[in-house]
Amino acid sequence: MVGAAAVRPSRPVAALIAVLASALMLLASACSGSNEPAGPTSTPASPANGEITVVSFEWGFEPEAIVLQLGQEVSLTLENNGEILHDFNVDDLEVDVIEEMSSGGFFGDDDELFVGADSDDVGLLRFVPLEAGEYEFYCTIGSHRQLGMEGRLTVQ
Ligand SMILES: [Cu+2]
Repeated sequence: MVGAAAVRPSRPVAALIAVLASALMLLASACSGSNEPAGPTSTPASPANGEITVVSFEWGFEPEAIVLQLGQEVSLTLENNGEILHDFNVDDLEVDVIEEMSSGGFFGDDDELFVGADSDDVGLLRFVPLEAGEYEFYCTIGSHRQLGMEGRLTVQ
């Protein structure tokens, strides 16, 4: 939308934009399942009984921040509510991958924190984080990360 502000839209166009904007906001609140605005200020999520679900969509993840405990096994389900393939990837975090079941026909290496999920499907990743620190998780496909598919992973 670069340059859109420089062009003064005619009244019907402005009205259409207003309708589209409110429709998008409705969609956004419907997707997050609450009226809480999504954003970096959202509360970090931690596994409950060792299990955590991360939802992917165009273009983002919910939750956007995850906190894990060092040395504790995590069962992460990537639930892809998007229209296209997405994945969940963390670079430079040492992990012990116990099990990885991606859908959509791709997969990570044994020591890689990676799981993929096809549209309307899930991927499962069981692993143990072996390093404390702050990391980023993101979708490796195309320009999805630039479009907003990234979040913060903390191991403490
Ligand atoms: Cu993606």
